[in-house]
Amino acid sequence: MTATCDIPDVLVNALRDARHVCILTGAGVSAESGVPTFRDAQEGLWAQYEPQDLATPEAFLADPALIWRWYRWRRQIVADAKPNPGHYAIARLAELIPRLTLITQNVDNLHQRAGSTDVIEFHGNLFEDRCFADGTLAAGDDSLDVPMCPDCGGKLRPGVVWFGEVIPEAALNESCAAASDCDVFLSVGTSSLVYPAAGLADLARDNGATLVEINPNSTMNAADFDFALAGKSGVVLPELVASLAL
Ligand code: BV8
Repeated sequence: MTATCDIPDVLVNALRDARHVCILTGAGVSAESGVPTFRDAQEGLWAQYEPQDLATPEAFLADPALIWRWYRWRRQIVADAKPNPGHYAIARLAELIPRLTLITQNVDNLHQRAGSTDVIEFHGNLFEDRCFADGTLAAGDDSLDVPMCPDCGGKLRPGVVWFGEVIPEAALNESCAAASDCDVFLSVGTSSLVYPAAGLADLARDNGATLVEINPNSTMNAADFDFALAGKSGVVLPELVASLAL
């Protein structure tokens, strides 16, 4: 395992030779856009809460108005944010590699706003509203503390995957297929704590892929990666793209 911020030639060559590259991103990729990571301490009113305690169906049922206030606060932060050089580098990388699959744990739409297409949203999307009862996409009256489903009259919820909820079947299947098929697997800006997302790297390794972690702080799984590039994604990813384009 090589921990460095420079891009080793052997990694550049592996990317040049790759038929299929799979990238898994986490909240760290949006950090340089000013979006707090999932495990950053929250600010102000939300400082008293742990995100993983709020991002559950139980928390929603206990106090839907509180959970809607939290998500509306996050929607505003993300709406004011802009993609950063890391997001743009991933969009550019897709033009340099025969096949690139982008799987994101993020719900902030910033990859799409940077030009990435066919983004697999493993944990859903912050800006979608869904019927709590049956999960269908819906649009309610956003002036209400808790928007109501226009079809069944029940509560609407944000279109994200909460802890204890299954990953959308298509997203899970496509992600597992890509991780199992890729030649290089890049894990960028994630603490690798949340499953099944964190398990995708294992699938890639079991199928002979070269594993790369990009994170300023090495994670528990760093030893399992062939390369650990210690740096911010907004710095390392543009460097990686520049070395490929040479
Ligand atoms: C599931 C959407 C099957 C919501 C998110 C008990 C009961 C039920 C399930 C479980 C259980 N115990 C464990 C589980 C499984 C659970 C889980 O993994 N829990 C963890 C906490 C142990 N998983 C689930 O529940 C999943 N579903 O298992 O279904 C099932 C069903 C029923 C019963 C049993 C099993 C669903 C998980 C989805 C949760 N939803 N998000 C929302 O956003 O509100 S997850 C949330 O965490 C975000 O999506 C986030 O992306 C994700 C992962 O976190 P990270 O992205 O890694 O962010 P984090 O802050 O942790 O780390 C940031 C990293 O960036 C750091 O390493 C930092 O160093 C780095 N960084 C910082 N700056 C930079 C940087 N890197 C690069 N550049 C920088 N500039």
